[in-house]
Parts: sequence; structure tokens; C-alpha cells
Amino acid sequence: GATPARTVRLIGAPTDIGAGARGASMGPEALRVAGIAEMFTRRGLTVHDTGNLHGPNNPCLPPQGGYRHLDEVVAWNQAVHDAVHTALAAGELPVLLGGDHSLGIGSISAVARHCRATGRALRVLWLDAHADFNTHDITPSGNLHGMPVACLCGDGPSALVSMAGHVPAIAASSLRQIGIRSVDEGERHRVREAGLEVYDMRYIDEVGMRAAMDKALAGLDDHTHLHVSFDVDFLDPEIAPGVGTTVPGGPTYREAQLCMEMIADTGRVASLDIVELNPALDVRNRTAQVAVELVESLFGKSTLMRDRG
Ligand code: 4U7
Ligand code: MN
Ligand code: MN
Ligand code: MN
Repeated sequence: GATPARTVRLIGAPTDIGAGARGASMGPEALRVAGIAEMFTRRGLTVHDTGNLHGPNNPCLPPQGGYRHLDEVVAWNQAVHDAVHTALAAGELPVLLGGDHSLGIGSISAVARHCRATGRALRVLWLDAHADFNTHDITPSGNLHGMPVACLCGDGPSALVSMAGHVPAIAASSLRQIGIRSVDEGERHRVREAGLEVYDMRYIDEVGMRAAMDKALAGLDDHTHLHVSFDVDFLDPEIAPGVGTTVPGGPTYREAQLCMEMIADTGRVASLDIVELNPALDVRNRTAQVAVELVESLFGKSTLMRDRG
């Protein structure tokens, strides 16, 4: 059917294996404490929380060949891929509770595999301060959470690049990046070369969130699978301090809420990642609470009833 699933599958992936800072491993529990399951229930969805996935510990080693913890990142992503694909095949709406953003490889490769098998178009909205388009030869850190978009578009280690069963997992043209304000030197060239559709903060400042989202959401039809990859550092650090890689100059609460409401209005959200929340750096779980509030808007909470379109 064309309507996205009404049963949410919460998939916890408690790891910081792809990040520079430790602590994103506590993200899933912080989101639960902030009431993520109750929020989905309020939105009228059925929630299945089957707990957390398991994977290797963080060995905290320096990069090898341009990657930190590649084997461990592969293991976590394979677990995420399998869980997300199982949920989609069961007609559920998978919500990945990260964990760092390297897990977007496992999640979105599973979505891509599902879309290919069911003949659906895919649109990925990448809400982030960062482009996450680094490769081993240009990364300033070796951290794989800075490389998931590159891997999904076919550039990266083969174990990550081929997870969907086809390479690239997604076409660069299916991606829209929103809120970007930190792109590394070499990464900038790759973004231009690949022709990524980026609605960066300057664009949002100049034309407003509404015009940016109108463009990012243009061309969806009622069979498009809409995946939202929500890196919490998308938000301005004033409202979301609990992330490992804060970048000033991000969307305010109101801009982020409008962004989420406009996505909700499409009625097409069929899978979601909530990543990079770092409770070790948070203040009284405030960032987790803000994330849950904004995801409530993403799933249709609004002040007044409105007509679509
Ligand atoms: B996140 C960075 F150098 N670009 O590659 C890198 F600035 O998933 C940061 O978006 C990556 O939070 C941030 O290490 C990854 C850095
Ligand atoms: Mn990211
Ligand atoms: Mn980021
Ligand atoms: Mn980060």
C-alpha cells in the first residue's frame, strides 16, 4: 500500500564507535527516558520497543588507513541493517535510536534494499550541521560518522558500500541535505562534484526555512518512501547542547519545528534515524527532550488542524 506503516519499531543501537567523542552510546536510553515511546503512542501509532542491538565495544584506537574502528563499525551497521530491513519487511516503520551517525549506513542501506525490492522511489532528508561526505583520503579525523553519505553514494570501504546488495545504495540525486554549516576542505570539492542538493544555513537564512523545505520536498509522489536521518547536531547548540560536534548558527527551535511540520505534511515519512545525541554532554536530558518534541512534530503534532497542500 502507499500509506506508511502505523506501527513503529524502536531499534536501539547503543554505540559511539564511529564518533570522536564518547557518549552517543547512551542515546537510546536517554530518548526512552525523554518519553519517545509514549510520544508515538500519543500520535496514534503502535510502538514495539524490542530493546537494543548488540555489538563490539569501543576500543578507542587511532585511525588505520584513514578509518577508526572500521571492523567494529561494520559489525554495528550489519546489525542495524538487518533490524531495519526486518522491520520494513514486516510492514513496520523503523526508528533507529543511535548511536552515532555512521549507523545511517546500515539503516539507509536497508531502506534502499527494501525500496528496490518493492519498486518504490526513495527520498532521503539529511538533517545535519555536517555533510558527512568524507572519504578515507580526505577525512580530518578518521571518524566514520563523518562518512556515511559518501558510503551510501558508493565511496568508502567495500563492506560498508555494498551493504544494500547494490552499489551505490542510493543515488546522490535522491538526497537532500538541510541545515549544513560545517564542510571540510576536501569534502567541499566532493559535495560539488557529486552535485548534492544542499540547503545550507546561508540558504535558509536568505530565503527562510519554508522555501528551503518546499524545494527539498518537491517531486514526492504518493509512492515515495521518505527517510529522515536526523542528526541532532542539526539543531543550534543553544537548544541542543548534548551532541559531540556542536556547530553554532543552526536552526532555532521554531525553524526546526517548521521543518518537521512540513515533512509531516507530506504524509510520506516511512523510516527515521535519531543519531548523535550524547547524554554525557547534555544538560538534564534537555537535548533528548527537544529531539522527542521535534519528532512529535515530524509525526504530525500541530497546534491547529490544517489543510494539506
Ligand atoms: B556527524 C568532521 F572534521 N567533518 O569528518 C569529520 F569536522 O555525523 C565532523 O555529522 C563529522 O556528527 C561529524 O570528522 C559527523 C570534522
Ligand atoms: Mn551526521
Ligand atoms: Mn553532524
Ligand atoms: Mn556529531
